[in-house]
Amino acid sequence: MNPPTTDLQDRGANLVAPPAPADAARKPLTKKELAADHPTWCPGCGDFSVLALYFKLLEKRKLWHEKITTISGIGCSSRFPYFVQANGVHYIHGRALPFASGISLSRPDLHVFAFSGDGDAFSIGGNHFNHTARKNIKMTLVCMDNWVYGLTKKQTSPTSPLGFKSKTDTWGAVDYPINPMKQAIAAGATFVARTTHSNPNHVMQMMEAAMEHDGFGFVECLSECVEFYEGAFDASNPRKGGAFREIPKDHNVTDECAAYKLAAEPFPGYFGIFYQVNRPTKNAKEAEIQKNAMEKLQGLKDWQILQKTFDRLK
Ligand SMILES: Cc1ncc(C[n+]2csc(CCOP(=O)(O)OP(=O)(O)O)c2C)c(N)n1
Ligand code: SF4
Ligand SMILES: [Mg+2]
Repeated sequence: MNPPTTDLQDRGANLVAPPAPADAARKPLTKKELAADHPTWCPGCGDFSVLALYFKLLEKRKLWHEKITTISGIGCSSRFPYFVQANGVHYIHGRALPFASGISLSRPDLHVFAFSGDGDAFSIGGNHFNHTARKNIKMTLVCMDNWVYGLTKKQTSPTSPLGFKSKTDTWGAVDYPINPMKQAIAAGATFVARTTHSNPNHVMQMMEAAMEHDGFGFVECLSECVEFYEGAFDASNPRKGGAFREIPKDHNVTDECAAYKLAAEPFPGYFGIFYQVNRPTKNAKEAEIQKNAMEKLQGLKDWQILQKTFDRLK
């Protein structure tokens, strides 16, 4: 049998896709070109504003169809990629992050966006959340937190407040809720921010800042479920008599303890960037390992590399 003709160097070169050609003549996509199917969310659902702002962000950052990557799990919020006319995957409940991690690590020319619900991110996907955060895999995760399982029609979620009456807690929730900001900081996320669907400019600011961050950027976006938890976030909405408090200007975003303290404020708490630090990404570390390995194998054909591996195993 003839040995394979492609050598590892060729394959190595393919691992790092070339950057998209800077085509100044290409116009940013419009909302019309980005919008796919008609969103099937209930009228008034907070998720609409997150989608509209995602379109705005893609338009502003001049991302074209072939560079847009929208990944989700399962849930009302996770229907997100269906409504974006570009590459995207509506994956398994709680598994958006491992899928997104694979894309992020193998396609450094893309910026991966993952969208999840509170159940998707912190219940069934809680483990993946912690590990993606600590590994600092480059991507942006926006959790559309409505404090309930929407798609499956009102069960208690990990962020539901104590006393919330649902189909799984008819007498009121008894389990202490997860605080997404604390959870993200403790897990080792390097960008942690909080916003709310009722403040579109702020949502846009937070999504863009997360996208610019070189690492795992996490944004919790309060997103009201008008069907199963109406009025949940009124206390954070000035139009409903509530208060939208931005994080104080003098907050040091690199101070983990200060961030944790801000996150401990009772609802409606603060909005903005709680925590942001630079730490090497898994993407950068793996790229370095690959580069070093390739250097050692220069000039060898695939079959010779395979032979070396077999020789080592003898
Ligand atoms: C493996 C698996 N377990 C359970 C379900 C059922 N299920 C679908 S969505 C969902 C929860 C959705 O809640 P959340 O993630 O908060 O999203 P929302 O609908 O509120 O946006 C559950 C339990 C499923 N689809 N797959
Ligand atoms: S059930 Fe709730 S979360 Fe789902 S689409 Fe309707 S309002 Fe939105
Ligand atoms: Mg939910």
